[in-house]
Amino acid sequence: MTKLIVATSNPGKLREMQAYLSDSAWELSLKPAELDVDETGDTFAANACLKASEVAIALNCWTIADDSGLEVDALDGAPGIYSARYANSDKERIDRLLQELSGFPDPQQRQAQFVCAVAVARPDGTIAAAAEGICRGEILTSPRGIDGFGYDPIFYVPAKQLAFAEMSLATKRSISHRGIALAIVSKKLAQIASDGI
Ligand code: ITT
Repeated sequence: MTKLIVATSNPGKLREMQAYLSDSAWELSLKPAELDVDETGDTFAANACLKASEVAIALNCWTIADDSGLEVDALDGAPGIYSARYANSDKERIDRLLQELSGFPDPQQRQAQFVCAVAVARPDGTIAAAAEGICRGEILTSPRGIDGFGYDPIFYVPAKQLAFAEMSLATKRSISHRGIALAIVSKKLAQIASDGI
């Protein structure tokens, strides 16, 4: 089995990436905590490629990275690529977003989408696979559910009548931005493994 470094410092993302890639022909391994990459790109895709490439080169290993975030229609797509930098903790990020949307009580005014870009880099840093997934939903007026991470307690998916934080990992995977992006990338990873790396 060839090693695939998972380049994230976010435990919630890591849990999902491990679960979604667990049946792959790759041996997943977490990047060292001290290896951090500056997210200087101006799109999710650019930042995912940057994280995957830099970690791949530093460790001379195949690497997968995810850059993701929440785009709120009424805020012109904010916080977007700045979703992690919106405040200092998950609770503060949620509080800030609920505050920003306090003048928009109607669910129709609280439309939003999660976006996830995933990239896989070869040990030399070149990109071998990339994909993006989007999940539309609404921002709730108060948190619901105890599962998941990040903004999950305030992201409601009408088709499931559940917030992300109320869903099992399998249900979230079936509709989420990350589930969609990883479904595409894992096919490519299977192909790379079967071609002989
Ligand atoms: P790494 O860069 O180390 O992977 P990060 O948390 O800094 O971790 P991002 O820069 O991609 O990752 O920021 C993503 C932000 O969006 C962060 O605040 C997440 O909590 C949030 N987010 C992404 N996907 C999410 C999901 O499925 N559910 C809830 N919040 C999510």
